Amino acid sequence: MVNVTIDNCKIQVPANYTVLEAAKQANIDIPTLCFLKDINEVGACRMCVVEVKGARSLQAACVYPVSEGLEVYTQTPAVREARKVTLELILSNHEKKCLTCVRSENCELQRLAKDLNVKDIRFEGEMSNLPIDDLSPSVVRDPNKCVLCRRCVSMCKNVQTVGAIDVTERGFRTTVSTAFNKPLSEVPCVNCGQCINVCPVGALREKDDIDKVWEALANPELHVVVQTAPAVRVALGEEFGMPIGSRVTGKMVAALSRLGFKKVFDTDTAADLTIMEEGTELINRIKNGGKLPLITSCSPGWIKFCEHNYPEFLDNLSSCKSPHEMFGAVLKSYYAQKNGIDPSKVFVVSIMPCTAKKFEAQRPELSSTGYPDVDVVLTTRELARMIKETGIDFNSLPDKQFDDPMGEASGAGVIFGATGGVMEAAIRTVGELLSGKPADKIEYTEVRGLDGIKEASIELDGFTLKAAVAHGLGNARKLLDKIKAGEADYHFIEIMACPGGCINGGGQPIQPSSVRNWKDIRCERAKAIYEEDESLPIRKSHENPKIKMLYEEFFGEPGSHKAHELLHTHYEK
Ligand code: HC1
Repeated sequence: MVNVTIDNCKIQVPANYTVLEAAKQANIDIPTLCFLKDINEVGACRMCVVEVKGARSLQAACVYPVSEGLEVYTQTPAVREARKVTLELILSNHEKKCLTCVRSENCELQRLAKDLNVKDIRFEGEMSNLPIDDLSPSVVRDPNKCVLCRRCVSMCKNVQTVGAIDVTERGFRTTVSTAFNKPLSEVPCVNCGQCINVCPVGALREKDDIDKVWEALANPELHVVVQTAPAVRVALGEEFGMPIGSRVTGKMVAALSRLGFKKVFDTDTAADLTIMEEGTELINRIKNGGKLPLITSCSPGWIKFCEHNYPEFLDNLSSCKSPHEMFGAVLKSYYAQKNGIDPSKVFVVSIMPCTAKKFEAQRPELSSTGYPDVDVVLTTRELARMIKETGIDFNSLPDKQFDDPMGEASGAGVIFGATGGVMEAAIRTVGELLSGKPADKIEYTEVRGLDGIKEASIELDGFTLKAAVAHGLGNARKLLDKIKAGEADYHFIEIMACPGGCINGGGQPIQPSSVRNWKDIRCERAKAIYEEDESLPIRKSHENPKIKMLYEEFFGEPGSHKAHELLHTHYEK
């Protein structure tokens, strides 16, 4: 610990703290813009400057280390003027169409202008007028709103190791762009949307597909149904002012019903179906000398990353479609047949925490009934906007249950939403399928948590399953490189593109850096996911009665010809 004085307040802080962290401990908020803990710690924007006794110039608090006896002043006239000038210069080249910006009221720049009491911009001058890149099905890039904070670059390059965007040019012409300024759809962007979640302003946003859904709902010819991913229910509440980690499953279902969907289904049911198919695939590959390790295939950002960067692992991918795609195929086959509905009239909307699902839904191979399995994907944020548009008072909605026949899911389906969840769900089922009897254990905490790569050896009926879990594509890269170097070998691997898994997907509510710098939002959302699992009467996929019914009435058995036709896919090198 070291003794420091901040604004005449004497405190003791750990020796590895920065001035920003020390000030927080003294309840002094220093404004920041580019800083994002563990992701972008570059001291570039100079919004957090402070006076340090003995230093020749103002210092960036986010990167300045504390030391014994350090004296810092955060609110001198020189500090206030420097921050205000910096902010006005950023605003002088910022497209200020705040009323219609998707980030209005959740914009860190807007907030700074208010907090720093900026009323005039003294330096209005030339403004950039650059084209908007909206060709990607997932991510829209508006360089006119970019503040050059570089958070998106750090996320894409350092965390995800994708490197689809970087800083180009110099001086006033500096922009964040792709190689040769190509559209995102033409570079190896994996559509994960993590860049959106860290953008402090509206320079990056998801492709808005809300109007397509309103149009479908207004079309009397269509039977419009909706399904919701596991991670949406533990994050949607944040859009309505609830604490991070609030569980709003019942309110979400009620809101969707009021929006006019004919049925509200649970993607978790299809997650159970995925476990039946993927678990069977794993057992078959182990017993019959198939390609190992088997690697999960439900994260479309990961699949695209694999296609671009590790094509040699494509044969390791599970042939299972992702749960919501499986669900779409079931709705346009089994459900349509059972209810006498023409499958061409069944319109499936998926509410996902993920922007890459928008891209996935457009993949031509995911249309095994002759129609796209899923017609439109909306993110959690888009759903919140739809609800707000209709004036539904979300917080006072009474809870509602998902609709049958595909509305019942096990806890195993719910935990898909957190890193390690697919692995744990699979273990719960595979062990019992192998032994034919109930296992003593239901929770496999060794695969939970936020370590970048988790490894576990799990005893399953006399067989030791060597498992690994990676979340975030940088960790996936490390894991795959280890396997390629012959330094590790596993039977089964779970990979999720987003750090933390779907709970932190690129379509989830955006928490500003003032929250993210001090709290790991992934922990709060994951906690809610595991609470939901514990609250459910059935916690294993193979015990879900709706899944048993589906096999009895339609698919026969896991891995059957019909299951392959509708629930599996293929990958091309
Ligand atoms: Fe996910 Fe999945 S868990 S991919 O993270 O396998 O998006 O939540 O819906 O499909 O079930 C996302 C979440 C989601 C699928 C499932």
